[in-house]
Amino acid sequence: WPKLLDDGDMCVLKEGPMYRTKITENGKKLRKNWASSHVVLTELFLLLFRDVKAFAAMKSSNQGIGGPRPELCVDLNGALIDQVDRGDKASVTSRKNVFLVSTVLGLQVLFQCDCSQQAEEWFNAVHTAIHNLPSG
Ligand code: I3S
Repeated sequence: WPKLLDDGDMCVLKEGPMYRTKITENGKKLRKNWASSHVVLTELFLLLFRDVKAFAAMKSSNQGIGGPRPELCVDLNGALIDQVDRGDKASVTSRKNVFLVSTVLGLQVLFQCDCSQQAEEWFNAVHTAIHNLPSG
């Protein structure tokens, strides 16, 4: 496994809870399954953990392979981020405050916050991280 965090968490840019669902994996459409995750933004990845405890377990673990890992690791290099408008028939969701992250390998994940300000902060943070990467 690659090292996901520097020592001392220096590269955690933002973290907190969000609702999320995969909608496409390897380019294939999936059935939505909204759930809450503890989301951790680093320079390279959006790491999704079951909850904040699972993230703490990974940070405090000295184990490599077999140790606690994120449930999902979204590669931001070359990824796209889009705001999602709800309501119209073509929309991928009826939820508000949603954005979509699409990776080069055909993974698409919707993220949603109850609070519009939080959604905007997350959108901006992920957008900036993507654009700071070589393919961004
Ligand atoms: O695109 P869909 O199928 O309307 O998405 C909804 C479904 O995933 C639904 O689950 P079921 O397929 O078990 O009915 C979820 O409960 C809804 O939240 C999904 O719609 P939203 O608009 O929340 O993304």
